[in-house]
Amino acid sequence: MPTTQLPNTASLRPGFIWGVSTSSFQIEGATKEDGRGLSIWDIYCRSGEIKNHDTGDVACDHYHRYREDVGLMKTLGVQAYRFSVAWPRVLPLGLGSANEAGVSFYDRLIDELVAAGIEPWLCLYHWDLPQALEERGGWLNRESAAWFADYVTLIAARFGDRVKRFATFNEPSIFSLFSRSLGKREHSSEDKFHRMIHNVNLAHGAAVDVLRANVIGASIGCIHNRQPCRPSSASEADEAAAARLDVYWNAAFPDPQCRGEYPPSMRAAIEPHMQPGDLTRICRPLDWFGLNHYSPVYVKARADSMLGYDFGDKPASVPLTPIGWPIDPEAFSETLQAVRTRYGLPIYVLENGYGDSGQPDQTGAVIDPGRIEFLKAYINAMNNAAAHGVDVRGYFVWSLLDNFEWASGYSIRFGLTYVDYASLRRIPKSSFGWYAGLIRAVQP
Ligand code: GBH
Repeated sequence: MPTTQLPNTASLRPGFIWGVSTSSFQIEGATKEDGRGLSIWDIYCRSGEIKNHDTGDVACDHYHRYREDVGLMKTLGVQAYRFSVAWPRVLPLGLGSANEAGVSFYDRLIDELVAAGIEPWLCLYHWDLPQALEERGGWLNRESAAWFADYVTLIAARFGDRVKRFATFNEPSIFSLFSRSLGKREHSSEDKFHRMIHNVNLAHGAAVDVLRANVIGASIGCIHNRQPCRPSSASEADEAAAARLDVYWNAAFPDPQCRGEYPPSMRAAIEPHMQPGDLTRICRPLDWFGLNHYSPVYVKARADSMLGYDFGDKPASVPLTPIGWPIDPEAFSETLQAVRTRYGLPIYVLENGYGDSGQPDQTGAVIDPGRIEFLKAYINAMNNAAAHGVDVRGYFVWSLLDNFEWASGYSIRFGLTYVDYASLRRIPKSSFGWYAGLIRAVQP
């Protein structure tokens, strides 16, 4: 691979970490095995609202093929792997005593990673809430912070000897705004929406305290999906809608977590849920800011919807990925600078990637130049931000494997590795070879 095809990484710090990311429900499968409890996504998959009626029952069968998948990571040469633990696999009812068979799966995975010299980055919550807790009100119940703390106590005790990197939540703003589906908004009232935001923030703070108290040398953050919210027209109404969404999408979680205050425009709506001392419970010292970034989002006004917004048309001049997401590396660079200015923490980019529906050609190879171009442009943009003083310390591609893409089922593919869902065979795409070449080239 000629080096001209590689991005500029000259401004990245020594010790910069290259990695890949996945999440439990999207890859594991084995949803009915070894005593795993149901999650809200198992239930949602029965609703008929997932594309092609796909479910997570088999997914990539990572539960049985994790050794092969760690082997793929070794070939890539990544230094780190971000995954999530399925709460209902280790605590089938969300609370109570551990399911040893579930704990033992993560033990084996972590051991395999450590033996391969790959640092495990454990995300505590990537959307698969135990259904038993949903039936007690889920994140709308203020007790959820205590449930989460119990679960995190188990994680710290069982894995804290080998895992030091912990993320409390993946994209709290996304699962709060879209709840389970990522396809439609389900909150029946703005009051419930604000209650959920506050409870998730309380759970975050409680988890940080548990990890600090129980894991020696823990390095902790929360992962935020930050996308600039842009009006889809110059009308005042669209501008106001974009500004309103920006507060919820980009500030409702990191502001209280990292600055100890809610954005001013949210305070009145949070007030009914606030108890004395809550902001101190939420704002615990963090080691880094986890950033997921894909694109800016275009917003228009819609009076009859929660928060008065909807997704608007993207300007015709903006290039799009095959799944219609804007390609805008400048916006990535701006986002990194905005995070640095507002929160001042070291940043790890824990997701960035390109979705398509690419299939093998006649020779069986999966050739994906669009993904390579995308990653190259975004890594260049990150390098640019670093050149302007942004303290960015790592970059993780979403994703190691094609996987269950939530409401889109298996129709959308984000992997560096193609998964044939009939045979479960893995085929590294050309972007896989490219990323491996980049890591080899920049590694001393
Ligand atoms: C992440 O969320 C998730 O953490 C991960 O599980 C998921 O598989 C991955 O992204 C890929 O989807 O339609 O152009 O306005 C991403 C959250 C929110 C990012 C919506 C893209 C819309 C782009 N996404 N956003 S656009």
